[in-house]
Amino acid sequence: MPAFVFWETHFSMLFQCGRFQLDLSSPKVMGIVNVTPDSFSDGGQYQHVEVAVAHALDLIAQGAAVLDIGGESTRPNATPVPLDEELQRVIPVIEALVAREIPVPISIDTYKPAVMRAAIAAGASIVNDVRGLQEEGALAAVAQSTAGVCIMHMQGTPQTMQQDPHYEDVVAEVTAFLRTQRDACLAAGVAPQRIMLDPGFGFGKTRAHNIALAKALPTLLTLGCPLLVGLSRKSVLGQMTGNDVDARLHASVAAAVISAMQGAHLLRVHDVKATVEALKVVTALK
Ligand code: 7PJ
Repeated sequence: MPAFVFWETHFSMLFQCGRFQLDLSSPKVMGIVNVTPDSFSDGGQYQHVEVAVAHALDLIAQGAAVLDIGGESTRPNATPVPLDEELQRVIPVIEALVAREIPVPISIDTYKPAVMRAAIAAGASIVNDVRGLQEEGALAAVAQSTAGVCIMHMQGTPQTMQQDPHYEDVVAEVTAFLRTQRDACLAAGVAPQRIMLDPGFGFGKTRAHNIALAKALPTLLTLGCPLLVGLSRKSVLGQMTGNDVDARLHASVAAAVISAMQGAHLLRVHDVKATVEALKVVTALK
């Protein structure tokens, strides 16, 4: 396996998601829109909708090809959010963005089938599931729609995942999980063009596990699906640089660039403008 696969995996990659076709023949950016209490000030009841919509529109202007909307933090030790609250957070934001006829697909970051269904009904085009469709009813929610899906690997739950992550062979185990869940999708009737995979950086992984997976993107590509990589501002970058979360821009851009050079198709990031510009250079120098 060469150190860098570069671009041969990128030709004519069209990801089907609802009414959108995402051209992944060059790497694209998924902009993160967190709709969680700590990501907006608590003014009026619907202020969070306005704040999130404004942020989403800004990310589109910065070049995001997809928006990823999440109402439940999955950071280590985050407390779970009840279903009703998650729905109240994300659905009005999706409805407002769909009403504006934004030109990019909306992804819903959730593992709850009820949120998937409501988000798709409201106009979301991608289900981004950090539990990889393991929840009862999640696979059916996706299969009974035309949405695209991102299957992510996580060991444990956000409450416990960073306590003592353990693998015999992290690359083999993550690959096997993604293959199993991909095959379950295919068996349920989800077209292969609708499936994207993600090793789940930081989700039940030590620094060494994250590094092993980052170096193994060419191996994960052998599953034949586009790859989503989420390293933006993550603690593994803090471990490498010594920087706090608000000072990880350069590390995040470096991680996005090297991931794209190894074949990642979609980079899930907070800093859209910087990442889009960096990826333009990667694409130009392919
Ligand atoms: C990821 C995600 C990721 C996918 C989060 C954070 C934690 N979804 N949702 N991949 N991370 N597919 O952004 O720090 O890596 S939330």
